[in-house]
Amino acid sequence: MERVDTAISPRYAQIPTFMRLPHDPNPSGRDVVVIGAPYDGGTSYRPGARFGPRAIRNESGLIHGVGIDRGPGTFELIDCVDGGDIDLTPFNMHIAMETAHRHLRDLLQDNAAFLMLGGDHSLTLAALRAVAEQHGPVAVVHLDAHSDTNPAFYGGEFHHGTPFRHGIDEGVIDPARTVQIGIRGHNPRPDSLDYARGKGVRVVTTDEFVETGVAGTHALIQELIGDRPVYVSVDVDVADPAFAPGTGTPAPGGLSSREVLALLRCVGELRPVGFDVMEVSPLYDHAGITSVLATEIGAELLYQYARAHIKGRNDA
Ligand SMILES: [Mn+2]
Repeated sequence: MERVDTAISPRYAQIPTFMRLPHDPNPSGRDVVVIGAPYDGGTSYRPGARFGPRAIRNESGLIHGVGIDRGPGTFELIDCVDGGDIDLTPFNMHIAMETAHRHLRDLLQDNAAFLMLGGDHSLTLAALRAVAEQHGPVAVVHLDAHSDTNPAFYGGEFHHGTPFRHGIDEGVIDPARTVQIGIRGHNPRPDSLDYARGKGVRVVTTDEFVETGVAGTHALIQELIGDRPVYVSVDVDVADPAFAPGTGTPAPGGLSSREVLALLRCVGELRPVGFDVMEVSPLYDHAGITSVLATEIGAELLYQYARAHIKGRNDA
C-alpha cells in the first residue's frame, strides 16, 4: 500500500486519511499506526471532540511529511499507516475506556507504536495503560493548559481532567519522570497541582516556560527522562485560543503554535513509545485553525519518532 500520490491527486482529493497514508484497519508490523479516537463523553465544558479525528484528517491532506527543517521525509524512514478509528460508544465512559484500552493493546501486540487522534483527553488513560503493558511505567511529556490530575467531578471518577491522576495511581506512569508544560489559568479546589507535585511530577507553568524558553525546557526534559520509554501527550489547548480556538476548555495566555512545535523537537532525542493529540473540537473551530495545528503536531511527532528510530532508540 502506498500513500496517495500528490503528483497525481490534488491534496483535497481522495478519501482523507491522516497525511494521505494508506488505510489499514488490521495493521501489523508497522512502526507507527495513526488511530482515531472519536469520543467526547469525558468533556466538562464544550463538547465536540468526537468530531476531532475527521477534522484533523481532512486538514492533513495539506501536509507532505517532508518539512524544510526536518531532513528526510518521515515516511522514507518509518512505516506508517492510518488504522482508522476505534469504534467507541458515545454513551458510557467505562465501556469506551475499556474498548479503547483493548484496541490500543491489540495494536501494540503487532506494531511498535501509535499516534492517537482525539477525542477528549480522558482516553489518554487507556493509551497509558496499553503502553505500560508493553514498556512498564512510562515517562510522560504532557503539553496542556491543565494538569489533568483532578479528582472526581459530579460523581464521575473518569473524565478529561483526570487521566494523569489515574495514570499515577494505577502505576502506569512514572511520576518522577513526568513533565507537564504550559499549565496555566484557573485551578479548581482541591488543588490538582498540589497532587501532581506531591507525586513528584515536574510542573512547568506557562509563566515558567516563558522564563526558561524552548532550549531550557528541552534540557529539563532530557535531564528528567533520558533514555526511558516516554509517552508524549499533547492537549491542543496548550496553545493559546488564538492558535487553537476549537477545543473543549480554552485557556488564554498560552503558547504559540511555533512554541508548541519547537518544544516537540526534542522528542527524537528521547525514546518515544507512543503519542496522542487530543481535544480538537471542530464545532468551535474557525477556518480549520485548530485542526491544522493538530495535524502539524501529529506530523512533527511522527518525524520525531523517525529520528529516534534511525538512532535505534525505540527498537523493540
Ligand atoms: Mn487535557
